[in-house]
Amino acid sequence: AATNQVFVAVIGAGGVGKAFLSQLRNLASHKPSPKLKLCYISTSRKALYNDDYSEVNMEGVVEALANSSKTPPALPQVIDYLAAAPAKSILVDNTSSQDVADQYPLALSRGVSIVTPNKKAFSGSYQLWQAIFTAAATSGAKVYHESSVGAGLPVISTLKDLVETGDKVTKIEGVFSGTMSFLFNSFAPTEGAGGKWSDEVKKAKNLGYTEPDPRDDLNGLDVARKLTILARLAGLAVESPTSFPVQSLIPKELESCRSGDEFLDKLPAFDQQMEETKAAAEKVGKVVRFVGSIDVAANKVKVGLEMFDRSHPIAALKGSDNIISFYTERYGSNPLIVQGAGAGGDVTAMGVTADLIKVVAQI
Ligand code: NHO
Repeated sequence: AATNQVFVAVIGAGGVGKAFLSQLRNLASHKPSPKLKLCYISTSRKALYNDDYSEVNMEGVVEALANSSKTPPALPQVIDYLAAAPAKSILVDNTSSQDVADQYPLALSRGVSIVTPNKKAFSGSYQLWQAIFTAAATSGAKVYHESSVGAGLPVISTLKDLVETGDKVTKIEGVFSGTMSFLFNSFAPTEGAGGKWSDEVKKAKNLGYTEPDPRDDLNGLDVARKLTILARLAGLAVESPTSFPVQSLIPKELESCRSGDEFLDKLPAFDQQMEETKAAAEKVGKVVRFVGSIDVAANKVKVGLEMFDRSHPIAALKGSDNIISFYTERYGSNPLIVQGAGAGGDVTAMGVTADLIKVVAQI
């Protein structure tokens, strides 16, 4: 077997996938050894690969994929193909698919490493979480998912370093959603009046921060998933992202809307609810923000609206930035803080590519 090469398979070529492919092309051209060979790429409808593992050209790969006549094989077949490759292989999952996430234990047990921004595997059932890390520990294959929290920001690697070096993490809190950050920074700014809630939601969607259906951000589940991942890494056996209190910002009356567009059309009629929340905070000289927190000692996780002094770092965030504070024994009363862009294709892909580099160095 040739040891001076590593095979890379990519599932998903959307906003993050496309940005990742361009970073991979750049990396491969600067990294002669081991040689990174793209051997498989697919979306939900198309696939591109060669049975003899000869390289898929990274130049123009997105167009070539769109024109391919091959449909994606079933995932266990893709895993068979990678496990039988003439060198080590890494599967990069750039989808948000639960079906793909469910296959990680199989891939890892067959020696195929995983790199992904997909939150589903790590924030779903605790049983899947255990199956993934047991499979990796047994086979020696690696699994990295930095971009599943805070896009490319070093959130997961920082938490792992704290835990593995024997620090005691007592609390993690912050703003974990690029969409929620943007919404509250512009709806309830520390200076000036701010826009109408429904207008800001539309803006966030047009800027590409929200999920295709903005309700997936507004219901708090995206943040709940990220907190589930961090809580588990901090040692809490959180059962699922719905096993702790999560505040939804979707008005009751709009929960049954059939589409994201219908929801956006009807949202202006409910602006008064958010105005009242904002006014209540202003009355006591504060602003309202959507935050998450993990109290490790008390084994408590929660997600929802809270009020902050205008001078608080959480109140003073800009744009779609995330901020994550780690309170630990070593850091005392001044937390270790990670802050910066927490959404968008390029920064999310950066976390994926950096993970790939780490895996390549270890396999
Ligand atoms: P897209 O653009 O929908 O692309 C998905 C691709 O996967 C498509 O090519 C589709 O064909 C393919 N696909 C889906 N199911 C498949 C299947 N079963 N088999 C094969 N292919 C399949 O999604 P994105 O935006 O590129 O996202 C990709 C992944 O990155 C998702 O898991 C997403 O959650 C994750 N991610 C994205 C972002 C972001 O900014 N776009 C972030 C983190 C992780 O930090 C970011 C974040 O949390 C954003 C969040 N909305 C916020 O904070 O406001």
